[in-house]
Amino acid sequence: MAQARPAGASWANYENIMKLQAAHFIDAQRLWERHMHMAKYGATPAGGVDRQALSAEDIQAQKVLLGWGSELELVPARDAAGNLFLRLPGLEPGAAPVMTGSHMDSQPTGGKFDGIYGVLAGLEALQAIRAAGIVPRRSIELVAWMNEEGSRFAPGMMGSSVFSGSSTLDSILSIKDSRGISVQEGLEKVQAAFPLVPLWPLQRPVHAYVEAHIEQGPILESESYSIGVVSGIQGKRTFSVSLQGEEAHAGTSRRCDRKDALMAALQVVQALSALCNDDQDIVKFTVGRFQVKPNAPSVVPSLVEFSIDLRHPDSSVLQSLGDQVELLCAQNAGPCKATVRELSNAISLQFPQSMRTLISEVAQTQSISCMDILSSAGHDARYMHPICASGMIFIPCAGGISHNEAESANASDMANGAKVLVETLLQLAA
Ligand code: HGY
Ligand code: MN
Ligand code: MN
Repeated sequence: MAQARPAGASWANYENIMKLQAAHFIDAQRLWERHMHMAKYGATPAGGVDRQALSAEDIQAQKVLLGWGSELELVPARDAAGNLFLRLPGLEPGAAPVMTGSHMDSQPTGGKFDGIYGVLAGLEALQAIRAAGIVPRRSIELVAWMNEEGSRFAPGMMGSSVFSGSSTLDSILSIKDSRGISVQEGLEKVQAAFPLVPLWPLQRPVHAYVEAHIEQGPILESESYSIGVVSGIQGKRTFSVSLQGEEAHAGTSRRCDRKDALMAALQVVQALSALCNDDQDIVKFTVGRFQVKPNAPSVVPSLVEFSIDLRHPDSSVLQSLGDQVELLCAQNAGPCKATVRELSNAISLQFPQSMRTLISEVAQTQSISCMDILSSAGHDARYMHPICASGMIFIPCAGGISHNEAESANASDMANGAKVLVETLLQLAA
């Protein structure tokens, strides 16, 4: 509904005032309360969240999101990869939409804000657009990506990589969790939960994508900035390593005869850690999962399987370190057999300057302080970057703590992030 321009206001100034209308409808209390409500699904006794991809808790969270979306008359949809969409229709339904969102799945000892903040800030933005009575030219879609974390099904970012065509649907369906349940079986549970939500095709055209997320690091808080304009995402390679030995009696088998998979794994991890040890602490090398079989006190382990998460902002360093993993495993496996599988290999990326400039200008127009920042954490925006203009908006989190039940953020930072998000989306959808 167009309003007459007040006498005296210059058109540009008036347009800016009009455009800022949506940000005025961002409600910090509502945004906070929605986070606390979502945190019930997978709540852990220590105050964190364990909401695994395609789990009952994940499905409950999707049900709640669909409910909030229907109150706003957003059009719901899903795709074959388990992603969930809520669309605010634009004036030109045929135009490629602008997308915003993140993930609702969490790590086993996750917090109340990783991922879900990007989904709920996106919902808050759509609600503010509705409240301001603005109908954008392009539709704006909120997305909740399936399995960003990769903790139940590895690798992570499955939903966004399949949506964008970086990986195929077939390549994920047979991947199993630790209980032998496949992604396909998990997706069938979601299909059964939402039989009336229509399926939209994968690899649909998208005009632009903006993801809001907590920083998961200490910089914004320590430098006292409200917003991080994300310049890019550091590269990441993940591997699964197995050491195959032989079970033997802990009391009778001689060390010289043993094929002890655990001792071999310790040698291998030590060698990899030495390879990745740099004085500047830039290389990030993590062995997060370490499974021993048969895991019995009086049996020499016959099999050890462990994960490698390797990251570095310089793609050439990441490639050279990652390319040495297989040889190092073989050289340090002793009498055991080492098998190395690379699960993902993503180089560092830079978001387009145009997107970064837009986000900065929107923040400055609202007198919200912002700084450029590289993302050391991975995000679904990685897979949107090759198919459309993409960017990210960070907000501070307390002490930079994340992937930890103590993760926390504050309502005013969360609202500031949503205010910058909503105006950025409207500029992109104009
Ligand atoms: O691991 C990551 O960087 C992301 O938080 N899943
Ligand atoms: Mn995340
Ligand atoms: Mn995470």
